[in-house]
Amino acid sequence: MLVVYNETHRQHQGAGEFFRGEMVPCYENPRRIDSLAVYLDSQSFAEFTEASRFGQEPIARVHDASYLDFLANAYGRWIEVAGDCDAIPHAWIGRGLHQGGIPTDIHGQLGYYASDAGTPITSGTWKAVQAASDATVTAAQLVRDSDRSVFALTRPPGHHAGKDVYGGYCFLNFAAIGAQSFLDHGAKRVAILDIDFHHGNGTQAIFYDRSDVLFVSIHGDPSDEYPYFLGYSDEFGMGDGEGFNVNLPLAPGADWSTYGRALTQAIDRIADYSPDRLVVSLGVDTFEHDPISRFQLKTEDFTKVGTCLAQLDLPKLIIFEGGYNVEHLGVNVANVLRTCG
Ligand code: Q9C
Ligand code: ZN
Repeated sequence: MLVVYNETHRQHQGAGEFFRGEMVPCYENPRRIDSLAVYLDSQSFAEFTEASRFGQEPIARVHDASYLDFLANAYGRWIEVAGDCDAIPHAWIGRGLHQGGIPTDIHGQLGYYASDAGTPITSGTWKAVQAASDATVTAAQLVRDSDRSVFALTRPPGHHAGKDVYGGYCFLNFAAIGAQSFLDHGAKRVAILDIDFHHGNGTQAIFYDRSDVLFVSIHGDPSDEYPYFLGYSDEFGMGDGEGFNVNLPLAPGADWSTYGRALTQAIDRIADYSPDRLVVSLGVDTFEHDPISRFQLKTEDFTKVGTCLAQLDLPKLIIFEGGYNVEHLGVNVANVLRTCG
């Protein structure tokens, strides 16, 4: 399998995230990719290649121009008022307490565009997410040209980012950028299968009213898991998109017997849609020893995940999302990639 790697991920390196009442070291850090890249490099099935540059155009197909402008300048504006440290908001929009305007102050804008306090903007965040977008679009192009599956080995992750909102460690939605890039190059129907432990709220929201992208997600029940406010089983899509959004929330503690059934359901729905292209948001925070998640998949279960994915007989654009047990990331991801076709 081709693996698109970019070194620039390293420029996004947050000091800490706000969790349980205090700042803790960021779970989402460069060691994740370092560990994963070393492991994949040792596997003969993985063939590394570099990203090409595509610039802002494919990003702007998914995200609002004013949001991109904010992201590009946020850190520079933050350090003028806060000094040289990561930017984190301290105030948010309360329900019913907002008429739609965007404040001019950087603190107000952070609160306007952010959905949580766990996603610091650092000096290199904008560079890193642009490079991750380039890796994604390169991978999509390679899928088209080679008719083989390609893995975008990128961070930070993307599936919690909406068209004008960041959070959940995510700033740009790479699954959405990849899917839109397929559509812009002739695909009529794209399916996105999201198997990160957390619901892909950003991806769902971006495509919620569209029938040209089917979004299917298996995740921890949002009634007691991040992202809390989206990911319920009665979210079916709206307007033209009605029937093209499928959420399969599972209770904490789900192991392969439960998870495998949901995956079969997800794959049947995707096969039924008969997509031209398939994007996989691959998070391995479903692992039993993930530090922030509560499913119970074992390392050997990831081989079963890959084997199930192989039933969808299409080359896959696979995007790396979550997974925070740095030591076991490599083997878990490799077990999916080796078997998924
Ligand atoms: N600090 C992804 O897996 N915070 N995002 C949970 C632990 C948010 C996870 C609390 C977790 C977001 C892409
Ligand atoms: Zn996750």
